[in-house]
Amino acid sequence: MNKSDIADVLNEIATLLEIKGENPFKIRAYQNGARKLETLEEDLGELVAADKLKEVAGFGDALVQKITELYQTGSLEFFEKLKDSVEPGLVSMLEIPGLGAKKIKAMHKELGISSIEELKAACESGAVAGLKGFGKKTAEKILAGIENREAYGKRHLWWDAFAVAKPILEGLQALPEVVEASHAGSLRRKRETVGDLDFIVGSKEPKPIMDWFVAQEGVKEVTAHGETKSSVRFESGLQADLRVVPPEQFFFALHHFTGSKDHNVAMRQRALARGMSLSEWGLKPVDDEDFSNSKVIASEAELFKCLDLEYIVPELREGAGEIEASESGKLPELLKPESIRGVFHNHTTASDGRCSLEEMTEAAQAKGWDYWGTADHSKASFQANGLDDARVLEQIAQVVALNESGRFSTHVFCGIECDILGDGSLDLEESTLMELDYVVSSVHISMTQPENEMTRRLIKAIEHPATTMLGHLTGRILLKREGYKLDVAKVVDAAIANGVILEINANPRRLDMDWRFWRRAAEKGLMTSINPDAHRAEHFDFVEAGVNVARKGWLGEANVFNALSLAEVKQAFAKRRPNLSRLQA
Ligand code: DGT
Ligand code: CA
Ligand code: CA
Ligand code: ZN
Repeated sequence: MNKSDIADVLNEIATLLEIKGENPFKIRAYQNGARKLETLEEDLGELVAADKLKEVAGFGDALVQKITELYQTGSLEFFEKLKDSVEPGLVSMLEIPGLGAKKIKAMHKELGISSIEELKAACESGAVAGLKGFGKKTAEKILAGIENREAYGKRHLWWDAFAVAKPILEGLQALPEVVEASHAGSLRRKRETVGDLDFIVGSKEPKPIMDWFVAQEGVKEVTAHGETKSSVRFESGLQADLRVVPPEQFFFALHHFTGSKDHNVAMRQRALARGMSLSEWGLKPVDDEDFSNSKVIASEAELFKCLDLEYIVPELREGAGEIEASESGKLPELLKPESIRGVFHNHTTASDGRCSLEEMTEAAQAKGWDYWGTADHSKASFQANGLDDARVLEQIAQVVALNESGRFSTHVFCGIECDILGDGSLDLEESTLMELDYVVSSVHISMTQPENEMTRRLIKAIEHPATTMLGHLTGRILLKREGYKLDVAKVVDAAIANGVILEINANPRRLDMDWRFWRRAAEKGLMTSINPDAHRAEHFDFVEAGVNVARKGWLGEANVFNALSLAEVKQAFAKRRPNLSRLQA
């Protein structure tokens, strides 16, 4: 640990002691110690080695021992024990702006408050306002702090964040002072959720750009407003950072702030191995003092080229082998959005969708798709008005009639999202399921089974002769609900063995199966279908989020079922259902 890390620990010790109501002199000793350490001019390592902390810096015995332990081992037993002795709820209250150890201790002692939930209730009931030294204003401030903490602490769906970012990016690009502008960070890498928005601009005149940025519509709070960096917060709690750099630094800064951290570390090491130093300011010989002799580049691609690499798209910059692949010319040809020729897994008014068969078909045609498929719920999902066997047969007749009518150039496939029951059997008769073009089998009920039971259940559904694809593998709802426990590798192997497709559920809240599993699964032979799980026509747009997942998972067109032509899809379906004459060419 270095000086400032150790000083942080000393300050934390002081805070914990204060919450516990310890002797004020002892508390002050730690605070003073921290300050002294931060301003210490001598080299800490040398003082520790020569045992001169007391002599030169004037620390007391207790502090000398603790600083030495922290310096040498990176941890401190006393500190760990102290942390354990304080209720965690009290420590988390420290994160609320304007709330220090003194107030926390007073509220704990007088009102028995030991969690943020209890604090919130006590502020609302007036109990906090009634405490000596607190008052109504203080209680209101604490309450606002709790609400901010909830909103600010949370991450945001990429989909929602991108909707906020798009007009900002367009606004920046339209400013006359802007030479180059881009988004960066996790937003540009298309992670499923983002912590904040990052923007990078190249310009010689940062001031008007910064002024525009902090004055945008929707800004609730300006948390920084400088010449090189500004930060704002929107109503939703989402924060956005803008950095303006001189135009010649733009692509270095863009690469740096796009990340990921792991990718950057590997890139810097690669530069060092070539005697170069890479940073947000440039790429220069290690021995150079500054960046005045930095390489001059006009794109990120040129930066990669300087390090003997092929261009790596932001989606792949996760430090997961992309540099090795680039070095050996083995980067995948990633799926492109325009390769998608239709979608499966969509709901209509027959179950819980908002649009009719015709409306959905019209929308699919407007997208330029060659085909789309229905997949309404089955009867076990009664809250979603799921279809029983008789209604499925009726819907098939409607779809066939619509196709025969010639009203639309987009072909409609007829499928179902069939519930996988608790024991792994399917919710409808096999004879009914075989009348459909395809079946998406999904779990919506009994989601709390133990891992081995859930795994067995999914494998059984995969082995069912009628199953074409498996829907939303884990059932996760991002930022809300963890997926159910299952052995992903086993389920993936079963899907491959049975020729079953595993969907990428493209609903921005699901994005399931997760991109982290796809590279390996596809190498083993797994196919995916990018399925919007549309409950209304506009949801067809979710395909974009699904394409992001596929790209982050290193998938190319060959791994994606709905990149096939209409004839190829029919042919694939016909293999399972040789008796369905409508699938024959
Ligand atoms: P997020 O915002 O949590 O979803 O993730 P990112 O990747 O957007 O991270 P952010 O906003 O903290 O920083 C943007 C990029 O800046 C990050 O991907 C890598 C780069 N970066 C360079 N140095 C640092 C550093 O010291 N700390 C962090 N956090 N990022 C750094
Ligand atoms: Ca970010
Ligand atoms: Ca950031
Ligand atoms: Zn579903």
